[in-house]
Amino acid sequence: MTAIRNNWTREEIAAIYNKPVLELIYQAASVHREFHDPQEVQVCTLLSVKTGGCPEDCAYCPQAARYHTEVKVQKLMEVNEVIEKAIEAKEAGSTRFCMGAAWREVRDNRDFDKVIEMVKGVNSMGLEVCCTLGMLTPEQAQKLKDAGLYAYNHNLDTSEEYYDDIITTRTYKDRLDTLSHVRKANISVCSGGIIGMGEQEDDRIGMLLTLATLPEHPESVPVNALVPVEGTPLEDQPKVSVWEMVRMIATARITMPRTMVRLSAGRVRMNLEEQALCFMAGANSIFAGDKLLTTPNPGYIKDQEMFQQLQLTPRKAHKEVIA
Ligand code: SAM
Ligand code: DTB
Ligand code: SF4
Repeated sequence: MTAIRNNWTREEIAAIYNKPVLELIYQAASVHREFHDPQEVQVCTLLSVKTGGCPEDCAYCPQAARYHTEVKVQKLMEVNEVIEKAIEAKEAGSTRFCMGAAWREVRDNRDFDKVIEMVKGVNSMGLEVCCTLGMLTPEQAQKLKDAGLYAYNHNLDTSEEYYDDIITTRTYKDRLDTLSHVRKANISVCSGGIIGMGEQEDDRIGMLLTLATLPEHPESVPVNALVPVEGTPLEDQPKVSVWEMVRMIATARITMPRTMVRLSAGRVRMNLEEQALCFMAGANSIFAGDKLLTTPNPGYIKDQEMFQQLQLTPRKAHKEVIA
């Protein structure tokens, strides 16, 4: 039986990451089978409830106000519009609904009150509600929990060492502090990062090391391939190869066996065989729907075809399983 460990060393993680790739997949697939049903994939839907105009300088992000991208600024959506989108997502088979806002942090204002109403509404539909709203105080985390928030997404994005090359308007510590506030409020933690931003392999290993040595592993770890967007500083970054995605996913799977590992941004540039390799390497969650926050994603129909081909089934909402 594989033990859950929080005392991984950089050397151990590097040794896993650098294994001959087929051995790595085999080991990850074995751990995956100990902890999960390999036929099940969690289907999550994203909705950008407040888009663009963000004061931060995240080099990858099309929503940062300072870069000139095609993203149009949209103020916070109305609660009823969000509920309609959640109904569509549920009908299409999604069990988790994640609302994203292009904010640096949550402020205690009317917009936050509206988000609280959105959380209550989506929660009452039997969906797992997730939010990604930027930094949170412990009190804000508790308010979200009380409204029925199931999970909070807050990515580390990269290693502590490379962080300053990507974002200067907040620190790595700020990110870790928010994660700890989320954890303390008993909200499920979703935290991962992006590859393909010009980082070294050491940075990828460093990010996994931070995640895998948190006091408790995040319940989900999204692995995003950079979606290069025109107008952002990273617009010309070359595409990451499937083997890099596979190494990240497999290393996350082996070091954090119980975690849901999400094959996140970047699927539009992967074919079915490449995605199948990622599932083999331990990915067991995806974002569905034709849009992520602002960039394209394979639509529900395409994913339905993929599930049929690979004989995968969407995982039931955690809440339904408990009920
Ligand atoms: N503003 C909040 C924040 O930064 O935490 C929430 C929304 S933000 C868009 C959520 C995450 O999306 C980022 O942490 C980053 O990992 C991911 N992301 C943004 N732009 C991306 C891109 N072009 N390619 C891949 N992932 C991206
Ligand atoms: C995550 O790790 N990936 C999602 C979600 N968490 C919020 C966001 C991906 C965004 C890709 C760029 C866009 O569509 O704007
Ligand atoms: Fe703003 Fe989040 Fe984009 Fe950074 S990643 S610019 S904080 S929306």
